[in-house]
Amino acid sequence: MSSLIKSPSTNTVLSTSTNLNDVVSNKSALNTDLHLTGASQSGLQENNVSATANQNPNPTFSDVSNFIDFNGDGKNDKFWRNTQTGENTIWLVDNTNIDAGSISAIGLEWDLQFADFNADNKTDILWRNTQTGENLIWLIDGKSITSEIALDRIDPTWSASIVDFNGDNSSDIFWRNNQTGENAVWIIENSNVTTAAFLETTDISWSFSIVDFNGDGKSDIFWRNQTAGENEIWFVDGTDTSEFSLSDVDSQWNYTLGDFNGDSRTDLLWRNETTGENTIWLMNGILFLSGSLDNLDASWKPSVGDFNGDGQTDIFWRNEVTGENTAWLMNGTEKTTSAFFPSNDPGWSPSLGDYNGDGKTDVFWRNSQTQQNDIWFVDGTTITEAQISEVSTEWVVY
Ligand SMILES: [Ca+2]
Ligand SMILES: [Ca+2]
Ligand SMILES: [Ca+2]
Ligand SMILES: [Ca+2]
Repeated sequence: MSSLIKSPSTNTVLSTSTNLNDVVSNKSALNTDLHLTGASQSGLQENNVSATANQNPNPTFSDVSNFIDFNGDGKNDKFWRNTQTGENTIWLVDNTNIDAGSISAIGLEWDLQFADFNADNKTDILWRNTQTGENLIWLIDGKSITSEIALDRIDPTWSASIVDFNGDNSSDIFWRNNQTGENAVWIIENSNVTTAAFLETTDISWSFSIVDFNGDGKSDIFWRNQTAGENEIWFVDGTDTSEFSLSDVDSQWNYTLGDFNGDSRTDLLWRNETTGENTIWLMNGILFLSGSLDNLDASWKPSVGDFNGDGQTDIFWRNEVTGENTAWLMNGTEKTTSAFFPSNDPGWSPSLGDYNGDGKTDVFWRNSQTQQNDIWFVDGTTITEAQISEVSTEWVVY
């Protein structure tokens, strides 16, 4: 039941440039000067890949651009940034043991995203200067920056998203111009931009998420026009896109991404922010199987993990008003179990990861008012709680 019918509207590509010194000029009216060229330096070291992949059977959870792992031991790590000074600290996490190390500071005008630019299964960082448009890669191994690589400057009207469009496990960058709606891609190999291309322009009323609806290991782009309720998917292969419309979903509904049946294809959890209704779309290309779940009122916010380690994404629900927590263990569109977790003060914010490497997602809690940190090690519906070091409130955690 393969579903990839070629769309008549398929097309792409302004130009691809494999010559690192080429500059492909944009034809747009604004002439945004998108220099699509390669890295200006590359001090890449030999890969010593001794990484132990995360035990979870689903590739989502071993994707180190999605779940931070600076030393590739299969245990998720934390990155701290001081919102006053621009200082940065890495925590290598192993159960309740924290191996902390500070790395270079970088000014507060720089935004960061996590990626893996050399396919060593260790998280790297893309820094983007929101004022100047400069771009910088930090290749990271453990608590060390092994290489700092300046990429070309791209006007700040463009935003960068981490993708893997050619499926080589090395991150690429999807560029979107927030004023013109133009889109472009940089294919990156070993921290060098090897190919650059413009994609079709999409009106700025459309927002997007990075997905993989057909499970080919190459990132796709799910587009949603929240106001109109329209949805579209671009299947991407390198710099080629195939574009399809999906069913409309009313503007009251927002979505969260997961893989609820564990087939390595991204699925959608739709949530009606007004009525509290929840519906899952299990995706298979452009086809989907839809199933409704119980209602939960609007004060509950979903996030995703895999609490029993079966490869099927589960839903972590936090009530941001009452501080109640629960998890739904999922099997496709069926909720198999509800876990009743303890409540905690609404001042605590969760971030999900696997901090002991057992393939089961845990919950890292940060209380930015009291500076406390806490980890819940989760095994299905059971929690073991551990307090860890406090960090003062001007630090934010990733
Ligand atoms: Ca780690
Ligand atoms: Ca799926
Ligand atoms: Ca699960
Ligand atoms: Ca775990």
